[in-house]
Amino acid sequence: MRLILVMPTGLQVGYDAYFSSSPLGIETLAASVRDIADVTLVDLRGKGHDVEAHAEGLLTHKPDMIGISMNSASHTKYSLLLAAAVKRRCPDVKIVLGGQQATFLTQEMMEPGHVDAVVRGEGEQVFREIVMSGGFEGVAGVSWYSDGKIVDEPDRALIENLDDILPPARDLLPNRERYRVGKYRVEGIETSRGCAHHCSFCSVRNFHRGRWRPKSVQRVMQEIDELLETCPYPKVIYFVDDNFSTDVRRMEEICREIVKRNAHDTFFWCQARVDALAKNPELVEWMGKAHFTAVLLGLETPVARLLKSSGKNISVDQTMRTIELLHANDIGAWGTFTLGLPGETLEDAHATVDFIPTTGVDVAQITVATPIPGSNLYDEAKEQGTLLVTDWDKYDFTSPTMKGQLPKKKLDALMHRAYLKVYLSRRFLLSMFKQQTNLHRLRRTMFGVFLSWIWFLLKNRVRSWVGLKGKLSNPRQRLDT
Ligand code: B12
Ligand code: SF4
Repeated sequence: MRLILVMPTGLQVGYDAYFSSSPLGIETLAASVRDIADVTLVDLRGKGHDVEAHAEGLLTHKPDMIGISMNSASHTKYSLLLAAAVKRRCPDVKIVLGGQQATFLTQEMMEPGHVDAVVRGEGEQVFREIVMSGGFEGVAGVSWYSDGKIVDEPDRALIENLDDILPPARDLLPNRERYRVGKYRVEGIETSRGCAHHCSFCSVRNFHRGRWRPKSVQRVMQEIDELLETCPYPKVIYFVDDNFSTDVRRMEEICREIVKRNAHDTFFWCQARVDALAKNPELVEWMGKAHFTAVLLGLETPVARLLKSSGKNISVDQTMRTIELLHANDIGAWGTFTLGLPGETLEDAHATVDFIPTTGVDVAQITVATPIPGSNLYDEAKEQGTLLVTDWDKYDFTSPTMKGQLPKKKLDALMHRAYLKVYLSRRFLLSMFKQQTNLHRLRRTMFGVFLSWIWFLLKNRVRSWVGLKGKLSNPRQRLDT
């Protein structure tokens, strides 16, 4: 079977504007079927939005099946258009969707009739069965069309031992120059799946059915060693796990193993919770020794009422303590903050914006609470009739999508104020001239991103003054080139 796995494009939002990381989902799927199929990987991010040309391009490979990874709301519309463009040209090519967004919106994705099947949940075993049998009937975890009707096969059990998953087939996507932040190459590694917490705005818990499953430390190190060998460039290895700090002992073991490798020019990023790090200073010390340079922390808001009602359940003390620990170990704090949580008042929104520069974060990312499918926020908004927006191309994570959220103009003004305060602070400006510590390097890189963002806003403003229609492309395109 000739198979193409596609990482689609769409709206470029959020982190997408800061760095481009390899499409681990399709690389991992490819590994699970490459022995039984002729697999091609295509990453369309940053390659424009001409679906017709993209469909033509895919069809030159003469595929029997095309799998599209639909993990994100902002990739939804483009992916469906791509499926339709392929089907118009070649109705016999089977189109399969997978990923978070496809899993939680199976019906909606299939109804237009351009998609033959959706794989719900993690894909390795399900997809292998599909490729082996060449069809969908009886394959647990699939929804598919049979005689014009959608059939939902039963759910597939979760993979018990994640060490059974083969390492991602990175070699099938050889041109990796584009996966970078500043001068560093970025490679993702998944060391665990799921999260046991219950944040209302997150879909990860439901996707992995409330469970957290780790790979063994040996297995994680095998993937790291492979990258150290095959990628001789200055690089960032990004642990994509939603909550890398779920098992702090395991995390420390991984750090100790990394230290033994003595890998110069390799830096690590991960996503962790402040409640875990604040309690474990010795772990943060090991992270520093292992060259962790940025930790993504969901800090959301200082308003205790909202931290509780959103299920985040962290405290401002934990936030401040964690950032202090990270800095003491030359590790940057990448804080993500949320405006527009249900129940937020204007006063709360101001409190969040005023809080951001006081935390000392080295990267600030502010998003507007967005009801992504699979999250409790989405279910509640639908139930209570507060969902305002159903056009997935409007899910840019900086716009209001639910009743009760501030208008876009006000939200933008609040976000811009916070960004200016963080990136024009004395601390940031001094970092331009200071010595080469990891923190200063990270701040300099982020200052560069900040400048390209300002440039982007200015150009847009000038274009609208002179009456030019249409928005300019996102700064990400500039960073890529
Ligand atoms: C790494 C990551 C990123 C990276 C890179 C993403 C990338 N290269 O794919 C970066 C940092 C750039 C990023 C950015 C953002 N992300 Co992100 N990201 C993730 C994260 C943590 C891990 C993805 C990953 O690599 N997993 C490991 C691989 C192996 O798993 P996978 O991709 O899920 O693939 C498996 C299955 O989904 C399935 N599958 C996937 N595709 C396909 C296709 C087929 C054909 C089949 C059969 C199966 C299948 O099988 C695979 C193997 O089991 C996920 C959360 C998560 N746990 O998935 C969020 C997640 C995808 N991101 C999310 C969000 C919101 C964002 C941002 C908007 C954040 C922000 N505010 O800035 C931006 C914008 C992204 C955009 N434009 O799409 C949401 C999306 C929710 C939604 N429905 O929209 C998620 C689900 C997290 C969450 N719940 O909040 N992200
Ligand atoms: S936001 Fe983070 S801590 Fe909360 S449920 Fe999602 S992955 Fe877990």
